[in-house]
Amino acid sequence: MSPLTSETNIRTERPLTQEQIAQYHEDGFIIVRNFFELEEIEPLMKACTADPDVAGSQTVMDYGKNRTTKVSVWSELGDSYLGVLPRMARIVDAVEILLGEKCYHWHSKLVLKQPNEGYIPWHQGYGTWYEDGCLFPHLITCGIALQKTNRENGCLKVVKKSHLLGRIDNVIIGGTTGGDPTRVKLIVDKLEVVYCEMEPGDAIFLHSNNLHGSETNRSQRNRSMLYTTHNALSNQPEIHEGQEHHRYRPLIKMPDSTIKDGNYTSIFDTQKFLSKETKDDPGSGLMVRFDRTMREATEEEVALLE
Ligand SMILES: O=C(O)CCC(=O)C(=O)O
Repeated sequence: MSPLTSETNIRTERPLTQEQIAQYHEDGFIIVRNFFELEEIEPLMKACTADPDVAGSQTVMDYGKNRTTKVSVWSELGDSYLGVLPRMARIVDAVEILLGEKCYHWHSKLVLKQPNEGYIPWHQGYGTWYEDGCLFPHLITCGIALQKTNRENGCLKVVKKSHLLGRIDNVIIGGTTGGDPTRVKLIVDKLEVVYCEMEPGDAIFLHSNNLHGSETNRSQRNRSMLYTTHNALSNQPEIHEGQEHHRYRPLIKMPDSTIKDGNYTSIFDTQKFLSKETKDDPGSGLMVRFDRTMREATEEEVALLE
């Protein structure tokens, strides 16, 4: 068995190409078109349309000035659709070849943007994962478009080669955090910003130091993305208190055909989500962290990026 793969005989039938791997290391991200088929995405979209509150799991991230984004987060992987997808071979094998080592599931998120919602300031995943106790930025996020996404409905935007910058300080923006806007402005003026327009089923793999964000959905169409993040086995958080949801759990890999075979119990009815975070009850404090000692972004700084 290759030392780079999880201990299972299950292997993806859709491995990344050498060109894709090289491009990821050069740019800090790659978009893989048709990584999932429509047939695989549809059951999730049907459930989200029937229950846009995602079983009451959504945390509202408030960035001030009427800019909010709703997100559902989970880390336990059971037999629901949301529990099997992050274990599918095509994702796990891609992450492990990009990381160069075995991985385990960190957490996953569903971001459903309705019209006039969905602003997320520029930030790096590692901005908060550093604070969670990961010593290295050895985490990778796979973002899957569940609906057509373009500039009009607030597609993900990324800064090419920003994974080479190192970690940028976070500051408090509204009820949560984002990259220091003064620093971010210098970066986005110098490096290339890529708007990741994607069709349903397209996926993006992001380095954890990649600087990314997204703008408010200015269309009348919804925009939905699923993000699943895996951490390198050697990079388990060194801070344990409050990090139970990020501890190592064995990753039981599943075949590429899992969703097509209907090998899941429900879409999200049987999924355990991390508790909804509010100012009064921050739960695991994953998205909304009010206890920080970091400084607050000034009005002028926030305006820099508008
Ligand atoms: O879905 C988006 O627009 C951005 C999501 C994002 O940046 C994140 O979840 O870290």
